[in-house]
Amino acid sequence: MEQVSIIMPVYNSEIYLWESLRSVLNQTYKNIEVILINDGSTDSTLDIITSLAREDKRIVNYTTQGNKGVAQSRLTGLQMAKGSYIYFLDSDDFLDERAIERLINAKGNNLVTVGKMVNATKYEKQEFIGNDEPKIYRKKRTKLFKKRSILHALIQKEILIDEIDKLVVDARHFSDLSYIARVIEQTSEIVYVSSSIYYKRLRNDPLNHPSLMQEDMLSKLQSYLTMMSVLKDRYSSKLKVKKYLDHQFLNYYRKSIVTYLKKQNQSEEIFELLVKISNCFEEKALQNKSIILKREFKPILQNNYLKYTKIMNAHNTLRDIKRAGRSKHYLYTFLYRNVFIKIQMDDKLILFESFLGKNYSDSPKYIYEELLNCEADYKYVWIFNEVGKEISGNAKQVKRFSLRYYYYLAKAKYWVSNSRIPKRFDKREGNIYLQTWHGTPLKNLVFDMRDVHSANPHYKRDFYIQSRRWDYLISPNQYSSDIFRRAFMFDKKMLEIGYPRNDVLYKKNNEDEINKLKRKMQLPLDKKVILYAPTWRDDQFYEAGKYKFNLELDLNKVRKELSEEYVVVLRMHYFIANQLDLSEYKDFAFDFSKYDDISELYLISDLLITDYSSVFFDYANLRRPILFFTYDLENYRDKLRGFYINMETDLPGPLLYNTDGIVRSIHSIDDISKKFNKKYNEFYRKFCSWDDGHAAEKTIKEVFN
Ligand code: C2G
Repeated sequence: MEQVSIIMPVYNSEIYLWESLRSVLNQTYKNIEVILINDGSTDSTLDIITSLAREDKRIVNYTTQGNKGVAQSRLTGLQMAKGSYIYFLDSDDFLDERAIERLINAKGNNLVTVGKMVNATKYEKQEFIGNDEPKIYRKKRTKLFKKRSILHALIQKEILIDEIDKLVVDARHFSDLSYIARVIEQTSEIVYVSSSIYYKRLRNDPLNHPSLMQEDMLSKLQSYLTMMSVLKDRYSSKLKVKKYLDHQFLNYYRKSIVTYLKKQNQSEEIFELLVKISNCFEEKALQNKSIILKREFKPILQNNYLKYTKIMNAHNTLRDIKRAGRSKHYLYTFLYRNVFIKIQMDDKLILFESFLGKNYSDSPKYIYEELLNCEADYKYVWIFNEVGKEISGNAKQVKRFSLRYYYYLAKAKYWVSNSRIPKRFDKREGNIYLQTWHGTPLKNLVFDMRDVHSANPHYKRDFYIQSRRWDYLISPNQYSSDIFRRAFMFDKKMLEIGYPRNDVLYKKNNEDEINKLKRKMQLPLDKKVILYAPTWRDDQFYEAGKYKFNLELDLNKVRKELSEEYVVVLRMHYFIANQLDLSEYKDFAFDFSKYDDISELYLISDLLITDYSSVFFDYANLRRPILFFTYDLENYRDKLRGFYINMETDLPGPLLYNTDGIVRSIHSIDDISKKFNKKYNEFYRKFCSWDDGHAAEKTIKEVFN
């Protein structure tokens, strides 16, 4: 049995290291040594390594003085390796348990055997199985390194050792290229086995914890230049390697640099680097490439920045037009960016959107109604998924994602929204964006979240881009202000005034108004109302934005025990896409998931059941009883989100884990209220004391004066 040395450079990897190492130590192929090069970590990485090394003698660990970079760490690992084969692993990634065994089985007499790299999000979905049948690559072996990565390959140690140049070791990025070049040079055939799976994790916070490849383009290009010049020189007589490097460079240029330059509005510094890199690049490589690429490279090779800028501008427009032809979505985005935001902005136009166009509700609704109320000199547009809603005033109703939506987003000086507006809507100069947000946070928000389990793995990056456009953010209490500043990385004006959406809880909390609402909702006046309003689960979805909800509340039991005195109003979160079938519970349970405004549901209810939804912070303004149906507390708190407050000690009502508990508590609701009286008061003081029924007026004074 040949020994395999798995080399892992580790730098501040406490979040991922357990999972990564567990996947290595559990390999079915046992003859491994795991060389961990702790590259000057400042978090608890070293403790994790030390404690695991105590338990498993296959771990060899080494700590560098200061942070030396991946290339140096890999080289140190190589020099320490005792195995005859090398396998590199990044400390945030992990392996299928048979990854190494399958490579060993497939390798035969070959020097290099390559497995498959799969995006880690696919691991949970178990979408990938692969094939045990080895495939031999000869002429096309460079294709196995299209992603510029030496990971997921089993390599005979002899061919790597002593090959690392000082310059390569100093380069922060792309040191993989030097190993790949060596592998291509030393082999005439490479084996590929797709069932040996390496799971690559996408770092979810490129702003605070970027992976190397998420670092800025300028430093990456500098590394690229260093690497290219060394390798070009070293392999000047090796045709296959040279071809691979040129091809890589063109691909990198096309896929990353062009996009970057477009966003940056060009950059002379990057251009200079491109000129330098192309000096070690064979013009021949352009032969079969597109006319666009050839035209862009001409001024690079001639070192003519002005000409390059001109050509790039023209090409970018061409690329946009070509893209616009692909779908309505691209066409409208093109029109937004190139036509609509060039039309004069309307300083008197305010655009409102609530919960991604789902309804007429929340703080945007109450700010709008207050503007109507004080007859402010503005025109209004409301964005809805379905237009033709009954709303106050005469705002234009515009369908979300229609051409008019793109037009009005460009035309309106003011945007008022309680959630996010898609990335593609660049903020135009003079635009004022009031972000009302939609709740006091219980569950960790954005940059306080450790892992992202939701459908969009780029959630943090996207959120960052979208929230840079906010000018004002409404905060309901000091606790939220502190969290918002940090978790949204928000540094503009915080309006610390309470929630406009809660004004109504002070203005209409009387029997007349409540009965009026109940009649409108066709609810019986002689029954008390239980409102059940749970939140969504990040890991239960059909696709991005469409989440599933399984009703764990046993309505049969609730009806049997409580229907004399109560009816139940069910209200699903706006992300939930599946419909509840309540046909069996006619006259007892009512689905109000599509009802516009949850504040009105608060008003008509006598008690609230929720879970981890922010609804309870608002509901507490009414000082009515709240029960927490937290049947999945551990999973939600410990795996999905993490909380800012201690659910076990700080809530104004009991945690309940099954329907029996709920029913029992409702039977003795007065006792529960008494028992929680003190906690309720404390809770109210901390979270509700800014709400006084006038938040909308205060917002208008600040933003639309
Ligand atoms: N909501 C609703 N119906 C539900 C749950 C929520 O109408 N069944 C509305 C409430 O206005 C609530 C808001 O959506 O305050 C946010 O819902 P949360 O369940 O708290 O979840 P989320 O949308 O993830 O927002 O800072 C708040 C957090 O961001 C939570």
